Amino acid sequence: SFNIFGYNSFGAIQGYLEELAHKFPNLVQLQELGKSFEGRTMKLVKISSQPEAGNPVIFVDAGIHSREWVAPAMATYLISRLATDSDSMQIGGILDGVDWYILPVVNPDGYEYSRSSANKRLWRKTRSKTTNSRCYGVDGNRNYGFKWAVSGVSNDPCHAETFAGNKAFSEPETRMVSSVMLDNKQRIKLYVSLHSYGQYLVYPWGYTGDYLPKQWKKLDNMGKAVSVAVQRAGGKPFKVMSAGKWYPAAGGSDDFAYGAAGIPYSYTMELTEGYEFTFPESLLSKTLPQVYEGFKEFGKRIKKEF
Ligand code: 0X9
Ligand code: ZN
Repeated sequence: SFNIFGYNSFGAIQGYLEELAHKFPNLVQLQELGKSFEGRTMKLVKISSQPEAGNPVIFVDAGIHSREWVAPAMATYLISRLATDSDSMQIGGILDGVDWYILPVVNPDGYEYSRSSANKRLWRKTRSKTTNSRCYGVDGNRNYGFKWAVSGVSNDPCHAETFAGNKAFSEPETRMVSSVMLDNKQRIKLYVSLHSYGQYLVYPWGYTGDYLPKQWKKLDNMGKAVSVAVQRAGGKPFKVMSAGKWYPAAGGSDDFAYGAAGIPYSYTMELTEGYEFTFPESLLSKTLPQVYEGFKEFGKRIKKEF
């Protein structure tokens, strides 16, 4: 059974999304993207009150790292609020003017694996298996094809959490996310990838701490405004900086969105408040609404600028 303030199975999340699409057919659409390595069907949630208007799109994904359960929980909560607030006209305009594309569980195989027993709880990678290794899984956030493997990665599939894969985009899951970006690159103005570790809101570059993008000040300003909005709602502020200044790691989805797809605003948002990878379920009802205020701020700013 599904609980919006709980950690749900992949199946329960999918069931909830189907229900929303059924309840709000003019607002919520599901687009099938393909199948994960183990064959789970990935569905992109599109929320739009003006589907013909060609509005700017905000693309949010979550759960590339399977153990970071708070990320799919936040993405699912975001979907639920956007759908229901819009229905009750409480949204304050962010749905007329902006479309939201949300993929709440990028790595469903790893997610289910990490839910399967206590000693699997901290599984991070996908669950793929390649012919030239007896070990499982690739770090999806090292697998994107922009500056692939130039920093912060491992080539050891067996003993490392940050194995980048045998080649860029070896994983069906990262290929699907990149297709969403490339197929919609004219319209997507903001990409946010949800993770869990250390309360950061970071922007490109992630592959290096030596340079910043030319437009870094815009990225920094929007990030700080979002942090303030979350803080105003009683939440913990984010540390806002470039990902590479935190620690350099290449092949992340944020760098690909910005550097390869040309999406002008791109972030990795780490939700954790000090609990690192295992955010307590009991705090979701407090934290998710606070972070939602940050997403409203993103929405307002994207609507205003584009
Ligand atoms: O290392 C990561 O993939 C992210 N942190 S986590 O603890 N959730 O694993 C940070 C990624 C930041 N972006 C890039 N380095 N490109
Ligand atoms: Zn992560």
